[in-house]
Amino acid sequence: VVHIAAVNKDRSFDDYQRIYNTIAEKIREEDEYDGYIGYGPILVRLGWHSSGTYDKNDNTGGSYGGTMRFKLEQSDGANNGLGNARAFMEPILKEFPWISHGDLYTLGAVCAVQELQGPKVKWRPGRVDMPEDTTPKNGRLPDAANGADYVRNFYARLNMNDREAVALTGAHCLGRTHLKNSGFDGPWGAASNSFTNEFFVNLLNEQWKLQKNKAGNMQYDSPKGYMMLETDYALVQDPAYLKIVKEFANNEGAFFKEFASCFQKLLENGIDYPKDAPTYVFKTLDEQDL
Ligand code: DDH
Repeated sequence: VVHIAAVNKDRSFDDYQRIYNTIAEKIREEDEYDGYIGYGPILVRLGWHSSGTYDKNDNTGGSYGGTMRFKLEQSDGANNGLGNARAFMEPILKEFPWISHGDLYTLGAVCAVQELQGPKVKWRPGRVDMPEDTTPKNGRLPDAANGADYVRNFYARLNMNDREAVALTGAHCLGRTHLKNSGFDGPWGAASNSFTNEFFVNLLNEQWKLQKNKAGNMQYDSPKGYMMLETDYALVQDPAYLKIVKEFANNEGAFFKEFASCFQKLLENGIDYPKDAPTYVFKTLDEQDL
């Protein structure tokens, strides 16, 4: 399968920055969502889950076709709770009907990372809505009840190496797990609506205890009320991963740099960009004095 980015010559950087601003302002206004965490984290998760179905072996899945708009993909258990993020995007799609679902969902994730004080993530337009029969089968997103070998294999399918896998998981500085969505409970840290290296600091510094939660699933809990999934904790159990966790805990700049590049790669997996395709770096609302 080949997916070539369609460059829309009628649209310029300003058109996409306008969409960015509309999403950013809505995140700012609807700040009471999920106990005042706001919509940022779940928009990051929507962009990631739209992209995380990618399989490098046959180039299927990924963000290109916008198949997250179909019931089949939405009904994957791993996508429980993402209805809130899609509902958030509904009025944006009405206001800007010319943008594809894949472009909107990935742009929303980039916007959320940047507005929550994360790194600038380069973004390129050109995803095209594809028909329902191109929707990947359920089961391609990761299962948290696993260790390092599973994590390494999973990220290999997304064409990600150890350093990229660790950096991507650092997105768990944002938001929280919800019993009703995933059967896990609690946040990874305190600053659940700002993008930092806190996930790595907490992995190394908290006193973790593996226990069964109210839903009967195993998770690591700390006295401060933080949690880690088994796949998160695998990053300190595996020596190669641990080295990278230590680096990112000690050097937030190194984490930001790696995250910016592998998050762009994740969102673009499976897409061929023509040479004349533009690359955009959006301004935050702050930078525009908005
Ligand atoms: Fe994640 N994630 N994720 N995650 N994720 C959950 C929430 C959030 C796994 C499982 C879960 C990434 C990798 C993995 C975010 C971003 C990213 C939840 C809880 C589970 C479970 C959902 C709920 O109950 O509402 C597993 C397993 C992996 C893995 O690496 C193997 C990656 C790569 C990202 C990314 O964005 C790059 C974010 C943000 C959330 C918080 C959502 C929210 O509503 O808050």
